[in-house]
Amino acid sequence: MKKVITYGTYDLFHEGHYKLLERAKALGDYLIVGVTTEHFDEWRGKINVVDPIMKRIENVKKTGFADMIIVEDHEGQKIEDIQKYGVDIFTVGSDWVGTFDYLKAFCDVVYLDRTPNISSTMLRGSNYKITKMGIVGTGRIAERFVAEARYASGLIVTSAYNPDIESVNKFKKKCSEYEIAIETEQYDRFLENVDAVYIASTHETHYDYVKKALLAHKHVLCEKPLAFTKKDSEELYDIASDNNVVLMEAIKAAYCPGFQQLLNVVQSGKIGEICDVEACFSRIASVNSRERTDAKYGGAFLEYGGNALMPIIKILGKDYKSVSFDSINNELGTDDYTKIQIRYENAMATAKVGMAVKSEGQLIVAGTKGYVIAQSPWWLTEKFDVRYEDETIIDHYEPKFVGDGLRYEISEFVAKIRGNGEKSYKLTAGESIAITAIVEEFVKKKNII
Ligand code: C2G
Repeated sequence: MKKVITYGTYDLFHEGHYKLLERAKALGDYLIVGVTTEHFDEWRGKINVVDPIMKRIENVKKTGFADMIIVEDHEGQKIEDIQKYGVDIFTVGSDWVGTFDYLKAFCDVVYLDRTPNISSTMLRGSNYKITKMGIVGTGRIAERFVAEARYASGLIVTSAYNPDIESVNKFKKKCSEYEIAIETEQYDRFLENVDAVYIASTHETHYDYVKKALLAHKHVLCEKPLAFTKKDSEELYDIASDNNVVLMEAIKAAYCPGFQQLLNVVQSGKIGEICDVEACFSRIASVNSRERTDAKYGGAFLEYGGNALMPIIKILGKDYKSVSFDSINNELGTDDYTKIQIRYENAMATAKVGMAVKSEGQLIVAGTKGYVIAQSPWWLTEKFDVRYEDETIIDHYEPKFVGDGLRYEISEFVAKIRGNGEKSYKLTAGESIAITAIVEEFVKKKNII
């Protein structure tokens, strides 16, 4: 009996998939089809899959060509499967020509002609409207956003808004390869031509821009801090919900697959009861940067606080008992370095942020049975360990991470707009509001609002 194996995501099952499976089956007597898990697809950079795995498996089953369906969840599995099931032929579409030649050491490799003019990507585009995105603010993060948005399908950056002509000109030069319309005068006019906005302007402008956009029924992805007070933050989420649009705070680590895996490990009970979380985020900002020159809204906390507070709120929750701050301030009166202590009923946490002080950017979660350590830069979460009293035992994790992390946040935003991530757990409104409540304590102390 000749055994054939083939693999795929089979998202939004279409004619191309059907014809591939039909011809794969005809190559032998028994067809094994491997359907990828979402995790594996994320790992290989496919982050926009729409159908859940059960639906994708069901669709393959319905064709009647598969004698056996298996799940593909890790790199290197193809070799394992070929040996495990005694496979004679590996086959896949011609879009992969050459990629799987290494399997020739184990079985025959056949590339079948791909069906032209049909793909899941095309269907994703036609089933769902492509979101036209406008960027508010044209600084460093806006440039990175434009570059990363290319990797999240379903969204296209069409315009940018900034009344600061000098900044706009720099942005235009840096992003000259993209077709981005520029608006420097009227925010309302800019909003008219987009479906969603990414707010990447200076901190103190976030609330107004977000509110106006939400009231104009636009989806909003807003850089941190979303607002300066808990009340404002709550109001914004309420407006979003009343207007049936998405509001998401752009704390990118929350959306990274590695960080999600770290949370799963922490919550699995592997390290026992959680007693302490320590998170540090520091970057020596250039002397001319906004964070170092703005005497009112500059400083390490407002710039990076959200990043370091996010894992604490995610792991220990929103109901802390007290929060206190200690800063080293500069001559402008803004903080070069701030330590935040948070006390919970049965746990404690420390966040450290620096813009003119450099420290180790690690995340440590201490429990009664062991601890998790994500080495610097923990916010990209490319690797982490679980360690125990017995130092010879270390569980090492190396989740996949591509780009600079923004694409995961963007792809979550698109998923939410389409309704797939409606009940998202990655960073809930409640958690974002809890982070703003801590921001509020800080700004009140500094008397800047
Ligand atoms: N296919 C095709 N014609 C199309 C589209 C897809 O023949 N118009 C084929 C692909 O070449 C692949 C199969 O259908 O053999 C499934 O395609 P996808 O769901 O896009 O999966 P893919 O990302 O190609 O995964 O480990 C996974 C495999 O490497 C392939």
